[in-house]
Amino acid sequence: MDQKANHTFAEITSQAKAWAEALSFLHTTADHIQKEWARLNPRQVLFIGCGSTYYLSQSAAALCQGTVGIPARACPSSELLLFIDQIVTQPDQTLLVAISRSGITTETLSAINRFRQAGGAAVWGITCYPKQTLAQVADLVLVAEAAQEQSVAQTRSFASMLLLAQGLTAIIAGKPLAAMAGLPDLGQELIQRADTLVQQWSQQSGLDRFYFLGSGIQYGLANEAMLKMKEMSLSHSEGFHFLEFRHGPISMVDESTLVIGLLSRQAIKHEKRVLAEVTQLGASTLPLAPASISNENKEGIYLDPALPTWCIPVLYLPALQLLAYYRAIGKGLDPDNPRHLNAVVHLEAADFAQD
Ligand code: F1P
Repeated sequence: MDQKANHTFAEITSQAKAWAEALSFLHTTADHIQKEWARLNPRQVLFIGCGSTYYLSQSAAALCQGTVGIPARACPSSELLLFIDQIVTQPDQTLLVAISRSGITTETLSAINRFRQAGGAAVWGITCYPKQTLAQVADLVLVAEAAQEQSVAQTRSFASMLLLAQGLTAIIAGKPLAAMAGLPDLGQELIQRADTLVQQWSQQSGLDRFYFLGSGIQYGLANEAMLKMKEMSLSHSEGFHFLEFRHGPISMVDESTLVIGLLSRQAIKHEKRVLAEVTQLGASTLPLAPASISNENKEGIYLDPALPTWCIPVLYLPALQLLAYYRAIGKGLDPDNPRHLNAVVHLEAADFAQD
């Protein structure tokens, strides 16, 4: 398949512009967010989404708890919908942040209804579509309109909504949004820098399993990269916390394995050891690191060493998206239209209405 004849490539490589627009949106809404947060003063934050946006929720919750300092967790929309008693203890003290590219996924909208019926304090939304249902039903909404997509698999939409989540937590935590100003340029530069390297990896013959390792904020991103690899390229892929990989999954490692490590600043020493161990067992490794580890003579993708930690998450994404994309192209698949998957999962909402 021709690289240029699909939407996915254009969406991945144009994302820096969408990030810049998401940043502008954050600037226009920062005061409103601050006021609403102060008024609500929630005890905890719950992030929900489905598929990609659930994985985005995992990273957003880790980021929120780490930067704002109040309990935050993530769950799939369907879990809140079907098991609310096992997810939330004090809905009236809880801010629900619902994330949905389309803004119309049935499970997410029905979970919002269930949360409201249970006396939930407030619902904020993160989406790409300002006129769709999520934006209408949320009490406050963050929109990445320029990140809308034709492709089924989320790429620039995911990154732009993650950027909104990063900005949201920064605003709440009183961190300066100005620290994010350089991200679009850095993203653009990373797309160019990573392109050849990930293309080479995607063409490596003999690889048939891909493990994405990430801890803390990076865990949700590792899961998203796993999903991209599955959706676009129909390849065996899994996401794990770094040190969890030793506790069983490592048995799967052989010469056909590529382990992609989303290294953190906080635990890089321990994470590098995991990569070294799997190399000994025959795996290839591809590190994505916030700082350079090039003195170890390793091939890898280095993000920006100068940025505050809360700014960095979005920078992991372009290379991971391109890896899945090029593998899809290499296998002759259409990355725009993953098998058995629609852009939106519609279910019968009435089935979920409370008895
Ligand atoms: C989420 C979703 C994902 C799926 C795919 C397409 O929709 O359906 O479940 O993995 O990436 O999008 P949304 O609620 O974010 O629009």
